[in-house]
Amino acid sequence: MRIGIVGYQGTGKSTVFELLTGAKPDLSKAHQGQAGVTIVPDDRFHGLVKMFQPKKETPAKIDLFDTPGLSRGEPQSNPQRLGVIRESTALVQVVGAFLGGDPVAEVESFVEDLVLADLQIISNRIERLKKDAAKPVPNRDQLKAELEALLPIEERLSGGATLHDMTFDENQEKATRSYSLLTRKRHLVLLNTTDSSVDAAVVKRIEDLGYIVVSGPLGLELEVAQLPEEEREEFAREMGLTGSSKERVVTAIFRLTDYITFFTSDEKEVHAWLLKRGSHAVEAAGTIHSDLARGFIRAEVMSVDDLLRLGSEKEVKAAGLYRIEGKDYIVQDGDEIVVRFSV
Ligand SMILES: Nc1nc2c(ncn2[C@@H]2O[C@H](COP(=O)(O)OP(=O)(O)O)[C@@H](O)[C@H]2O)c(=O)[nH]1
Ligand SMILES: [Mg+2]
Repeated sequence: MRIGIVGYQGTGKSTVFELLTGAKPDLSKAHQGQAGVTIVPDDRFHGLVKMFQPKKETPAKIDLFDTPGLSRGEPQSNPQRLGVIRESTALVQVVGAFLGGDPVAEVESFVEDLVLADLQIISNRIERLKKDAAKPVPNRDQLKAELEALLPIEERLSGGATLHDMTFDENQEKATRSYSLLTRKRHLVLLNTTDSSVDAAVVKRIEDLGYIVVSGPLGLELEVAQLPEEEREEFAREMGLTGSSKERVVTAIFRLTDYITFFTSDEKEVHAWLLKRGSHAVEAAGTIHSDLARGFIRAEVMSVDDLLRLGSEKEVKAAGLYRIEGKDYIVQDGDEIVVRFSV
């Protein structure tokens, strides 16, 4: 899972990247993009750490990828610049609201660039298919089926629309799998504002376009974070900064991913693990170690909320809330799991 930090040049992408990951943007990597990790905020994790006092703490992390950004001046270079974000699972578009332009127009324009990039890929393939299907080739039926699958997608894109609310059938999934179409990715808009105030009308207009919006004065918050500890509070007060956006932003990004968190806790280590929503217990086991999936016997499961509320595993058992689950159990967000296995 990798979240692409995307948008136009100068909107604060690298600033956001540094605030969220703590990693300084490396100028030598500016062209190909730069990877970093951010910790997913989770009160349950802190509760478990307090309870077990473990030797090691491993919170859940998500991978962020700072990208070079699109050019306003040379839009014709943008489809190529977008190549670097195709590998992203989801997109976080940073909008430079502090620059004083129209944030809504900036979102619309960026989405247009995404649509054009997807259209270019689909149209190129269609052109190729039309040529090949006209020849007496043995796989002609297959080519025609692919062509038929792609034509409605091209039509949608050439009308200027994204593919977010288009339902793909099996053939369309198959025909587009290798392209990682940008306008099918989950997309969050991050308004990088001047100060702690937000223009509710602007937020509403972007939400009406179909995007989740989070906002915060991220540039200012990075400045504060870089000050010596004792100067931070006063500077923040002078700048009218109320609170920090970091946790809110990372939580919103995490929600975008469709992953859940499960936990394994004892005195040695409290570990928060990410797992694709809807996964089975055996997949959770495999996330921890391949041996646990291979030799899976059963999972012993309780909810972290129950554990924290009742105070111990013993109490959870006494309350009848400790469960034995098989391979096919669908892991829930906030499960505390012990995998029993034999290899
Ligand atoms: N005033 C202000 N400046 C910012 C903010 N965020 C970024 N900047 C500045 O805008 C410039 C571009 O930021 P950068 O993060 O490199 O943008 P990128 O091209 O999207 O990676 C830098 O000089 C930043 O210091 C902000 O929230 N407020
Ligand atoms: Mg940058």
